[in-house]
Amino acid sequence: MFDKILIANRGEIALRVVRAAREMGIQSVAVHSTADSDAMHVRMADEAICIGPPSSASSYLSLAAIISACEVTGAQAVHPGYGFLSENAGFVQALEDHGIAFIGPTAEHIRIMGDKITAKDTMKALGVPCVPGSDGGVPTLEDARKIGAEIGYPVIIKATAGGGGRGMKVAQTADDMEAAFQNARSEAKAAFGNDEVYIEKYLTTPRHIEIQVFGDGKGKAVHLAERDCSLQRRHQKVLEEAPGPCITPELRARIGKVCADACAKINYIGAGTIEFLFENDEFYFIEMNTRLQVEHPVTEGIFGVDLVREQINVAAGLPMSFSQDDLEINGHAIEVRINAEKLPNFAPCPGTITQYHAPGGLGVRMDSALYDGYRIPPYYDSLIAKLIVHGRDRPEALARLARALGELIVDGVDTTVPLFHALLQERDVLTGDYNIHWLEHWLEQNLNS
Ligand code: MV4
Repeated sequence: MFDKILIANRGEIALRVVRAAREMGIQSVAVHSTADSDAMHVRMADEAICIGPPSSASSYLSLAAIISACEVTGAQAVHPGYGFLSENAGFVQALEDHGIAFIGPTAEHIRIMGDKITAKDTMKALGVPCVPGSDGGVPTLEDARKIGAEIGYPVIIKATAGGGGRGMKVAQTADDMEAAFQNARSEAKAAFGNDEVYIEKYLTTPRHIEIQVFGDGKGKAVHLAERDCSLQRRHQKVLEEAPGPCITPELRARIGKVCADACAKINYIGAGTIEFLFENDEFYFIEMNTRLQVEHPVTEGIFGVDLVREQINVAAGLPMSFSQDDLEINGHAIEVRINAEKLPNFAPCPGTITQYHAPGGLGVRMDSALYDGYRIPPYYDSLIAKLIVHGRDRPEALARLARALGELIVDGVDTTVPLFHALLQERDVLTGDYNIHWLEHWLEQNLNS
């Protein structure tokens, strides 16, 4: 096992990794920009090292700065958290060249899943059900029209270098194809320097269901059920829950086995998420994320496992602590993302926290790096806390969420907390009757943003 690991991240996820490391008797090294000298992850880690100025590009995204920090502190492994360098194959390669372990998948798996066409080809070959569409890239408008006619409209045009919703265009009919195709290509070129696109049948009212997978890198892999993350605004998740309100044990077992078997076959190591659209009781693969996700605590809640501990174990060559048969769902968990943002437009709202009180009690987990007097810098993501509740069933989790939100005090900046109070009054949220468009519609009608 490692004696010391470095955490190439900030905020609540850096703290999350410090906590797992400490419980395992592993020393932790925080890295930080000059804007984060007073951050909680810096205070909580065993050591801290400044790696650059505020801009992410010259600090948290700097391969050279982070590898130097490993050399200086003697850290044997790096946990990337989410975002930043967590899905950067070049970073993993550079660490390997320096004899430093990466707590995550291989550079090859990151590369495969980062290219959305390769990801889909790979998953299809592994028996994972995919959205019907083009076989690989679509180079010309003529090809695009042919595919549109074949699979039928509406279709969606996606950038192969994209993901997370950037660079997507819908063509409702054949008449829309020319504009949608050209716009998708030029946006992809501008955003990713790669104008390759592919085409899929556009599913009109799916849910976003993602399967948590975990592998030991030696041919053993399990699934840890699903999360429903359909409540999103502009491709940002707002509330996540596990298990999915509309996933039966039979559906779960079937798709879970497909995902676990696929990961076993490629010797996948560590935590991963296989994203699906779910419509009319069918799963359609869209993307795989080769990292620990923001919403991983809801999965931890229903299974009682520590996913970061498991990541560190397998990265050190040790076995994971569970097999598929050990994994049983217990109750229901819900996470809400609390952002320093001003409603109704969700404008980032950095500033000083004048008063902070975290909720507690049975079934309440607050993952946050906030403290009284903390100054939220304007340079980074606006997520300041994740409130995760667990109950014996979904109604209990919802009641607990309302109760915990009522206890929470975050003063000095605007936050998205009022949004959650409002959502918990909505019948569709209480019954779980929503899809990927529900929140955008609701916001239009209720917040007029
Ligand atoms: C789709 C889709 C409908 N049909 N693909 C958006 C993010 C990216 N990961 C995939 N996305 C979508 N792909 C097909 N074939 C609709 C979306 C989509 C979406 C997906 C998940 C959660 C929220 C969403 C909001 C808008 C569109």
